[in-house]
Amino acid sequence: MKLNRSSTRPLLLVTVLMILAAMAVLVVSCQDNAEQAASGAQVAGATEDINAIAEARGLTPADIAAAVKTYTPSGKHDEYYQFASGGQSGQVYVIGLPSMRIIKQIAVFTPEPWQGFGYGELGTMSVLEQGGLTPDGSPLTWADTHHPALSEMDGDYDGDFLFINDKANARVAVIDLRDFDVKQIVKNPITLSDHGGTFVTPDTDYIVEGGQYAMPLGFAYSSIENYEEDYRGMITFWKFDREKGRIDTAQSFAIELPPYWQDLCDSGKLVSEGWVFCNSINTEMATGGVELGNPPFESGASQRDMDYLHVFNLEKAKEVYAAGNVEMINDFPVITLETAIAEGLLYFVPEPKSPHGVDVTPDGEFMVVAGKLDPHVTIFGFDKLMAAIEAGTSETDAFGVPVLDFDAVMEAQVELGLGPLHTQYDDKGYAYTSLFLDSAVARWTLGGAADELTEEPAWTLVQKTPVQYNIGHITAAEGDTVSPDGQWLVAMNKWAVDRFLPVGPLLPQNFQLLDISGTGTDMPVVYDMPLPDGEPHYAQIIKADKIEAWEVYPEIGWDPHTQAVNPDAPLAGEERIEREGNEVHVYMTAIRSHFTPERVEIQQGDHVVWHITNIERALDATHGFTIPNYNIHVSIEPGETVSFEFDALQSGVFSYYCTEFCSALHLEMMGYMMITPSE
Ligand code: RUQ
Ligand code: CUA
Repeated sequence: MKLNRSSTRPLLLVTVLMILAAMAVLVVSCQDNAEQAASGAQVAGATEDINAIAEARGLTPADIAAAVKTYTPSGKHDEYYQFASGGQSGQVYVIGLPSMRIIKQIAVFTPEPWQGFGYGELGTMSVLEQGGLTPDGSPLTWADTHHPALSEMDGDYDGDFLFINDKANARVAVIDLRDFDVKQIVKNPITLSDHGGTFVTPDTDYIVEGGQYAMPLGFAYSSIENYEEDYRGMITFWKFDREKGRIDTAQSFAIELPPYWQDLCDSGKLVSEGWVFCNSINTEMATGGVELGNPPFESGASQRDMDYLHVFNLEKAKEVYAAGNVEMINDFPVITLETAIAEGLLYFVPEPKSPHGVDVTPDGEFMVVAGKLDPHVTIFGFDKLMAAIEAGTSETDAFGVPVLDFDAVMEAQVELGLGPLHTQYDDKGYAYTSLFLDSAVARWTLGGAADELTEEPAWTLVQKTPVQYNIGHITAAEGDTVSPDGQWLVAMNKWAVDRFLPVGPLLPQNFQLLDISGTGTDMPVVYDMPLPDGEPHYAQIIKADKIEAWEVYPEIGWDPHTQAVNPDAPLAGEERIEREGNEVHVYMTAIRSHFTPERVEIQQGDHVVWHITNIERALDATHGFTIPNYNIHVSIEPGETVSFEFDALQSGVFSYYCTEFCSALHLEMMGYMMITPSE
């Protein structure tokens, strides 16, 4: 069919003008409505009688108070950012507090279609590839994110970077909080499983990644019958280069550990700065094999009354590493267990019954360990620990690691309830511990210097607020810093059960916001938020004004993966298509509402490298770009240049188009790629 162009063009123009005119009318009438509302004009059906509304909806005075504390009117920003791990989604969620509105999902270890993360864009593909390959050579794209850690300066969150681990593949990712974009993934070179990460040292010199399930270090095979001889745990200290915003793998090292399952870790702060603490489970060294008549893992690994809190002298470990007193495993420096013992880098302290979290208090004086199978939290004193190390011990574990005397190091035990897991802190001298089996958050008082802040006696349970249900981690505003804020605490509940409309057998997680600004028993739940994605583990909450996010990329042609202008960025007026043999380079720009060029003609079999710059400077003027059938999608934010490449294997006519509804003529923001058949 042949179209008569000369006659259709004016018609098209008239249609476009009519649409634009209609839209202008719409905008004006919207404004009219807004003005009416603002001037207090009665809108049909609405009432301002709060009591009548509350009665109609069955709300109690406590419900109304909760609503008033959390409701954040349109246009008003939240006070805090919460960065939550995305669990099995491999990503990170950014949530505003107190409104509990999800603001963003950051693609970290997993392709994310909207942001075009892992859909051809070269920068994102290279981040995914850095993160390791499957046995068949494709990037790993599944991850189990557990514990995000904000970068710190002097023990306070500084708002510059966020780190997070992937428990499933022992990886650590670095996110830059200027553009909320992942920049780097490092894969642990000696083991496959981590859990004690990520935790930062008080100036973010190191990012701690503790292991979990023991295995032969370096990925060798050894029969499980040789568990005690050949299987090992580890802790890795990743050196962070703040200037470059990257982990410096060449300055990083690990320490070999006995084949216990190291669990969560925390860094010392203030008085305990320079030390790192990790708890452990399965000091029984159970190896499973229920099918052979062995005890199953969960009971085999729970026989002993005590496991071991691992105490690391990081300052000394750095010296040992710097002196080259290491063994290379897969080209990665590892301080052997023997050296760690000989140099006094590692001590054990008995800790009760399958412990979970270890959380250092804001003043750095105490380490709080929750025993999953013990109704207490056990508090160890740092000064007592130092004294015990000073005094020395003749006790060792089976591998020769010195074991300090429990009673000499223990400061207090507080009985809280069933299944204590994780502890957070506030500004009033309280600690908060999640109780998994009780489905509650316990508030209790700290001793030491923090004792003066509360009216209640030290080391005492004050309140237990029920949560729904089976709480894992809790996170409090600035709760891991040397100066927590108090105010808000989020219970990260694993089960939602009856809290939301039914959605089939797979239910969301339930984040519950608790107002902890009061004292004593005043600690109500004020909001329920379903999280309809992977099951988060930990989260951190930072004061919003500490984050200085860019509004648009600083300069046109910006490459987010180098955080600098890309010298090859296509600029306005320089758009072109260059061919060298069968390699074709497309230099394209995007601005409302067109791509330049609008036609790209190539030949089947060409290798195509395509660059697009979004030359906009307006806030939120993002364009997307996709080529059908080639599984390519990129998001091009204002100022950004993206690149992708592909082999033009399939001939035909391909309409590429903008995928963000960027303007009234967004649908017209398209072009044709014509691939002429090679035969
Ligand atoms: S651990 S709650 Cu990584 Cu407690 Cu999940
Ligand atoms: Cu650009 Cu739609």
